[in-house]
Amino acid sequence: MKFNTKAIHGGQHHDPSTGAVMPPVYQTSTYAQHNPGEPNNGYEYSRAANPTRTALENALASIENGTRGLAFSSGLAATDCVLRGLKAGDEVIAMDDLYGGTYRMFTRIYKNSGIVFHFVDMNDLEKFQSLINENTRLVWVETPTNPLMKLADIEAIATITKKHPNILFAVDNTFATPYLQKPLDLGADIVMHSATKYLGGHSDVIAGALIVKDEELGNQLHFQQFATGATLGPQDSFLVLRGIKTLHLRVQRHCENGAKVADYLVNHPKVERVYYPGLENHPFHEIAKKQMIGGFGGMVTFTFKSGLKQDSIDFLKKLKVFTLAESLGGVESLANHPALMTHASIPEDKRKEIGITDDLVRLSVGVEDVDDLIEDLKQALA
Ligand code: P1T
Repeated sequence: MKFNTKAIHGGQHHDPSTGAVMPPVYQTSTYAQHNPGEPNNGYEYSRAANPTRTALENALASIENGTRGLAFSSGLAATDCVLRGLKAGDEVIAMDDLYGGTYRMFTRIYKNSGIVFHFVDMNDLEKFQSLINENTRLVWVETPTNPLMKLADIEAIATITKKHPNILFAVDNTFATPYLQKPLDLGADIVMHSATKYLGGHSDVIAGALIVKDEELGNQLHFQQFATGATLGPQDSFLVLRGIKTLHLRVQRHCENGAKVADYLVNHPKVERVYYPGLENHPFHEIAKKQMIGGFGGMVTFTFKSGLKQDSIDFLKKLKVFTLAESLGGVESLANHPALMTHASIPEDKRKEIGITDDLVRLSVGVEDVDDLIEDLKQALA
């Protein structure tokens, strides 16, 4: 099955009792049993499994070319599920540019439990390899990264991690979506999503996902999820599943609009630098062409020639079609100030070191008419 068909039908069955084309929202916590300890059709309690969540999890597995999907109450809950498999003394090598909340979890929750984190630019493969030792258990990569749109070569990293059977390689695929990039096919062990973003697609749900190919790893992660409990409820599972059915259409338009907005900003006299993997002068454009098939996404980040924080704030306050808000990946265009909003939890010196400057603005380019979006940017930059 091709991707566009999988987005609609992958892992889906009509409801066996009524033929309903969409799975009902099984708003139930528990399931009647005929004999004690012998659940009907595998369902006993909705923390373990719920049919609406199962439908979503099967869709997730299908679109990422995995065998097992797991749906969580948030993207961070999905990340947390992976980290819970580690113990004191274990080491993690992570990309040096990550969503602020992921960085906060690593450095303020798991570091306190004795897990050691190394943050590195994964494009420096020699440096990355030099950090691997007998305690390394996990490699965590976002690509493209939030908010600097850095890329990491998934295949090259997987070639290295596969030489170490104790290391799991996880890719946060939130920005690219499986429409553009399939980390499991490129050798990653785990794909993670903030399904709040493009998978849900309508800014109406907080959700997370993990997808794997390996059955045993899927069982281990499901055990962690079941034993700790951050599962996605049936109503929210339904919303994400509905979102996935138009993922291919939406991401196509996000890519078209994102590319046009990036081109507009590149030529604007007040703009210093535009971070968009589709631009030929983007430092990781070649990797983007290799592993993001079909487009470069709808996320565009830029800075001001003046370098002034005030200029970025004035710009954000003048926007009319773009909404000043956290989050991304919905049909509507959003604008965000990473240093003051989504990445404020990263210490200032660390932010500066990796390039999240005070004049940096991140746009989630939606699927409105691109002429209106550009007109809005024009008036806000004027
Ligand atoms: O918000 P939540 O669903 O828990 O997902 C966390 C998360 C994980 N990974 C990436 C790449 C993300 O962008 C996020 C959430 N990001 C935002 C809310 C934001 O505005 O960047």
